[in-house]
This record gives sequence, C-alpha cells and structure tokens, in this order.
Amino acid sequence: MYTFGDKPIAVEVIDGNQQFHGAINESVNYEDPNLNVAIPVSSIHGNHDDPSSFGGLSSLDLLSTAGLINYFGRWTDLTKVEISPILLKKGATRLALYGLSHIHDARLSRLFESRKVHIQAPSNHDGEWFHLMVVHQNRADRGPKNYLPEIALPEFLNLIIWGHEHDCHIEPQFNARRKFYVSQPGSNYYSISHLEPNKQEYQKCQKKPQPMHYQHNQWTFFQSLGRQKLLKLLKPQATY
Ligand SMILES: [Mn+2]
Repeated sequence: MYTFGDKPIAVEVIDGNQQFHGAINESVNYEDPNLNVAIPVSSIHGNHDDPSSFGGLSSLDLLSTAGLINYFGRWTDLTKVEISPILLKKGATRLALYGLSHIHDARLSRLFESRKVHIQAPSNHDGEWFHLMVVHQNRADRGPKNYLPEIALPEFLNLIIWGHEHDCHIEPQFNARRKFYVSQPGSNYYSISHLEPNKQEYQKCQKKPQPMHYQHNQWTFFQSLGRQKLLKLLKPQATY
C-alpha cells in the first residue's frame, strides 16, 4: 500500500544487492525503471512463509515478483550461510542491515556448531555503521539445538530485531555478554492461552517502537482440550 508513489526515496542503497540473491526475483524494486517506489521495503521470511512448498516458493517470492518488497536473507544452499549486509545511507546515518530468513532451529544450530555461519561486517566502506540484524528463530531456550542463542551472534551488531516469538519485548533488551540490544516485537495478535490470565501481552507497534495494549475486540483465545473434554464435545454426534 505504501510501497509505490511519487515520494522520493530518502534512503540511498550503497551496496548489498547480493543479499537478494536466492529469491526467485533477484532484482530490487527501487532499481526497476518500470516501478515507482516511494518506500523500499525489505523482508526476510519466517517459518510460516518459508520456501518449502512446491518449487521452493515463498509467499514473499510472490510479493517480491510483484515489485512490492525486496526479499533478502534467504539461503538455498544450506551447507553454509554467509551473511553480508545491505548498506543504506540516509543523510549522515549509515545502516548495515543483516538478514537471516528462518532456517529450522536444529539445522541452524548444526550450521553454527560446524562453524558454517559467517556474518561479515562491511570491510571496505569507511565510516561509522549502525549494525542491525533481523532474524526469525526461537529465542527462548526450548532445549538443545531448538533455539538460536543470542551469544551465537557477533558482538559487532548493535541491534537485533527478533521475530517469531509471540511475547512482546519491544523495548530493546541489553545483552551484557555480546553488548548488543535485542528488540522482540512479538505477535501481532493476542495469542496468550487462557491458562496464563495474568500474563501481559501487547500489540506490536505499527510505527514507533513502543508497546500498545490490545483492544479487547482484537483478542483471540486458545483453549487446550483434554481427551475427556474432547470426547464430551463429540458425544452428541456419536450415533454408534
Ligand atoms: Mn514464526
């Protein structure tokens, strides 16, 4: 909706087009003379839109082919992962944007263990860079090889935007060992089970990095059904 328009793009992309390789559409929309892009949006994929279906297509491939987004951080060769940033400049601000689209946690864990994941800071570009990374993995410890430990990520990063986890911790949390911050926006719908009534959850913010309380009518409740409860519910339909 906001992608196209006459507004001049304030952000200058210095380098990083190789990060879009791996997507079906490897071109970037702001360089396409047939598209009038006002806001260049870039995205990684998560675990619900990963390219695992027929032909290895992700839904982001469709958006990217339509020129709506620039799909980056996708890895088709899962024997190694080499991430270098997209380098962006706006005025005096320089942003190095790193993306790692979702990889199954166990697989990613094995890649880290065998030192097959390389995250490279920009080497031949002068100036002060703000290093921002986007990931979509388990963050909470859900057992060995079933999450991405923050400590696995390099110290030169300044901020990590962490997708996938439903809880909202959008205020950046400082990792004292790695000396970077992690912001976890959380789910964009209310997903806390009725079993956790006292737990607070916030709506993911739309524009500014601040939490917003859910409106009551946006809540979605999930309920776990035990076997007995399920049988009771099914009983009226059981005719034999
Ligand atoms: Mn997810």
